[in-house]
Amino acid sequence: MKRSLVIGFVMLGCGVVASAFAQERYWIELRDRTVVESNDQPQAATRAGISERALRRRAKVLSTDQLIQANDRPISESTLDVIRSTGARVRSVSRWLNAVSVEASPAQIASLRQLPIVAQTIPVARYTRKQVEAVKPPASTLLRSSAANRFDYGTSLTQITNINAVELHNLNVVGEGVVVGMLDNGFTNYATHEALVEAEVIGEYDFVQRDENTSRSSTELSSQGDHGTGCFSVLGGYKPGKLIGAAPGATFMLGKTEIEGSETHIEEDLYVEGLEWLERNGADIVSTSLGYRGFDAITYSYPIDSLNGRSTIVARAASIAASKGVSSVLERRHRMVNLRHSAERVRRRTVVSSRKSSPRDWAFIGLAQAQRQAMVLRMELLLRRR
Ligand SMILES: [Ca+2]
Ligand SMILES: [Ca+2]
Repeated sequence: MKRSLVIGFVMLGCGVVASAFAQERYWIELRDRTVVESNDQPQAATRAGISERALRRRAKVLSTDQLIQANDRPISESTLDVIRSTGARVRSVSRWLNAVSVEASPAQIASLRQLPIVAQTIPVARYTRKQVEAVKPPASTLLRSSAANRFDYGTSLTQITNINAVELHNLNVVGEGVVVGMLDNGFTNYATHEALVEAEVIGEYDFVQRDENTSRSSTELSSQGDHGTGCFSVLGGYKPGKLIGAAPGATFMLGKTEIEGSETHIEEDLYVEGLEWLERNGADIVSTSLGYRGFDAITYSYPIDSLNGRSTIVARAASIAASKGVSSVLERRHRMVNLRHSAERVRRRTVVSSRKSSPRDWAFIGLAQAQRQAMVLRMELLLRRR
């Protein structure tokens, strides 16, 4: 699985080794777009597809004449056509970063650099990750449910107790009114799963296959969608006596951005696309159990100072999401941001990463990361109730 969605958009000077003739990956950064004037805000919102709910959330952090910004302007088809005319293959597009991810040959990149619309071309480094095995907790560590609580948690009582959410649930704080966006490797069969059939899902999109079904398809590995469904259950699960999630009353949006069986940079590109999609459709919180930090065979290793919350496209996108009022919740081990940056962001309630927990605390097989997210989600829910 993707315990490691790599944060890889490595900036210039990172020592990428490229074959002289192979198709290589680049981000094509475009020249600045014009600002959105205050009197053009409503029309610009419509053109950019920003939902009413997203506008209401943005209004919590932005002035009314700044709700739509230059980075909301979609990159036009005519711009993409110009890029394609060089022979480069467009892989994904980010309006926030004003950039297009392409596969291109050296000659095509040379042509792209000549285009007046292009500000710069940035090569992307490559590496693969190391598998991390899930650890099953000993049964003796699991707590037993009690009739004194609002919910009958079954064995999920341990994970909910660990994050101290039982008390919140007993106060009827269950995530109601909060839209939680999730980005993962898919959400196989969530609509019929006994623990998730009650969950309210208002949108799903498969950015890998470009369709609206985030379940595993017949062409994908058997594990595709497992991790996402598991994480979803930790947040939104509701099966009394078996599993109660941290936020069973929340509303969910599900994005599939992660590909099983390979760890390539297209996944972080898709992550950025997914984050933009969640934001403009009104998500309040985006929960992610993805990171890009482990490798099988290291062909490139990030210098620690590149994990500063500014250099990678995923971190940059999370910062833009924060500027629009979306809190990104992720597990710290994935190092989307480094610790110092995380601490700063926690204070600003923007990008939040969670504390480490011991494997013996795990109550749901292989879902420690999600458990930690749930802990932070609980904190977010508390803050939003104030
Ligand atoms: Ca699909
Ligand atoms: Ca992958």
